[in-house]
Amino acid sequence: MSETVADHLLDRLSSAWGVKRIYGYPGDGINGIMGAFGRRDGEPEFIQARHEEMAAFMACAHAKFTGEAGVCLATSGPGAIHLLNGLYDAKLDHQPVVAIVGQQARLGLGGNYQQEVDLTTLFKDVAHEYVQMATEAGQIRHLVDRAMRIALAERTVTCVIVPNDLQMEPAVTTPPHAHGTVHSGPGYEQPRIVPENSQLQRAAEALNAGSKVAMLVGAGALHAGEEVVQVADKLRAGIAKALLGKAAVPDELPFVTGSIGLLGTKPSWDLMQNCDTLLMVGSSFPYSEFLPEEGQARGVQIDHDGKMVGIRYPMEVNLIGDSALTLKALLPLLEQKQDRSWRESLEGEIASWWRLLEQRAASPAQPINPQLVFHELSKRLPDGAIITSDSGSAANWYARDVKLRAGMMGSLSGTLATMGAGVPYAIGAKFAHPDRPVIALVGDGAMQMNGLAELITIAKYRERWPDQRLIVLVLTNRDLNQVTWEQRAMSGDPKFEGSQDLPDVHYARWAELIGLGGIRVEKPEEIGDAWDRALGADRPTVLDVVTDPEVPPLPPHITIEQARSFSKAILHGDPGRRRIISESLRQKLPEFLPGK
Ligand SMILES: Cc1ncc(C[n+]2csc(CCOP(=O)(O)OP(=O)(O)O)c2C)c(N)n1
Ligand SMILES: [Mg+2]
Repeated sequence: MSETVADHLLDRLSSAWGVKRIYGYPGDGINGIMGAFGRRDGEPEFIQARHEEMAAFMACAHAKFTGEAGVCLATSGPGAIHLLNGLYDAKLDHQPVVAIVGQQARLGLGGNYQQEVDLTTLFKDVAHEYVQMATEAGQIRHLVDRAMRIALAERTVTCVIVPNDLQMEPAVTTPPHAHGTVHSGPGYEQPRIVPENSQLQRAAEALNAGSKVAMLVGAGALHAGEEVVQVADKLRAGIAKALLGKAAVPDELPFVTGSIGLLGTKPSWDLMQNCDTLLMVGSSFPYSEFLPEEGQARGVQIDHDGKMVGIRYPMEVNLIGDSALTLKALLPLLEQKQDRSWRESLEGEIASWWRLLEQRAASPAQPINPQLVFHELSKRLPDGAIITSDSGSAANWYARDVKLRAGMMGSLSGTLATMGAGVPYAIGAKFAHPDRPVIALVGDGAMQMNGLAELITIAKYRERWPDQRLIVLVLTNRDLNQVTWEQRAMSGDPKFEGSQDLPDVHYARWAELIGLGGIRVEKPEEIGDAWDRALGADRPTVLDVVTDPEVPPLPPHITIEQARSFSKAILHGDPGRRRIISESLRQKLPEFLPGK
């Protein structure tokens, strides 16, 4: 059989762009492409997810954990629609992901045909930088080249739609040398962007003048950890981290205040409340109440994307450039600060914060305090671990309690904050780094939403991973806990059991049923040993821990308004009220008090 459009499509992705695997799910809208996979020997490999949304999450995780573009594939109509949430996750977290989707045959289009959906319009928002439908074989080369290049250059989602009849037509690998044709080439080289010297000078002047410098680093600083620390040392600054930048600098450093925001720490809150200078690097952290008040601090921001500066705080100097290169260029212009008092006060506060977290983890709960689970994990994290978290209370404990060390990676759905990314992200991480341990931190709600199904994907592919350590921690609190607490604290409503209670499922037994390891923990004294067993297991393992839903994952500082709503919920007869009151008193009240 001579080469088809589908063969050419896969060949272009693989040979010209180095795509090693494509996450997807089949359907008759892409049978031509599936046939081409079947004819190929080697890359790109087709990885079968349980659901197209999961395939998009896996492609996003590939991008997050490798820096390369992730690619996902879905059939026309329902398959294409299923991709959307995962694609939005990638778009909002600025990850390069290319979606390839099928479409009905060209002759039927516009005929209200079965499974015919206006895909260009459907993807017009999520892939607005580039969404194109091929109608001619000779377009495939440039559609692939442009979709890949634009995804990488703009750090966004792009989409190529290929009607199913076109997939099986003979390939046109070189369009005719004639008017109206396009002759593209592959490749994208990341430019080295550094601000002008005069701009760096102005930034240095502001930073040198400060005596209480706060740094806030995000996903854009993940590759700039060393430079961030060098600058922090020169400025004797404290470093707070936005959630997607958690792995940028190790949590063990004494001047790292940890996460910031609703899921953050009190030292990060105080750092921002008391600083006189703010240096923000590679972050678009959204919650302005966690940043200094306008006028309190002089601000310098570094971001590689000119669209993203100056939107969270009115900065005095906005530097457009790569974070590592820009910090490196700034270093010689910065004066070594001599006064250690700001740093020392931060370090004292950070040390006592870690002690407080330890106490909180040790405080009794029914049956297990979720903080204890994360505390015990933190002590045991293997070198090179990759951590993924779902949206839910796990994200709080991941943000606050997990101490990442140098060389580790971690991510979650940061901006879309969608449920259900934890397990597929872990699968994407494992394919990208099969020799590294991967740990997913997931709620029981997310497991029921999609995690249980994706365990099947783990079971299907696990034998090809040389390091079998892939652990899925499930927080079995039988509650959609994060939202239960939001209902209490933000709207002043008691827990609505009709929407919040979850049926009980034995996740460990489910895992065993499909050939994975399963450990269920119901007593706090067993959790350390259970982590050891999961980390030493000869196969991917589900660690199902029964945790207490009445331990509050509330913000590090709580506003008076939230406290009022909270007490209103309690007065209104929240079903968990007696235990909440005692847990809150024990764990949280010391923090509510100013100056503590
Ligand atoms: C797709 C999606 N649906 C709903 C939400 C709102 N939401 C955020 S966290 C959460 C609860 C998660 O419950 P679970 O996975 O059990 O974790 P827990 O908070 O109980 O630990 C919900 C419903 C969301 N973020 N994403
Ligand atoms: Mg839950």
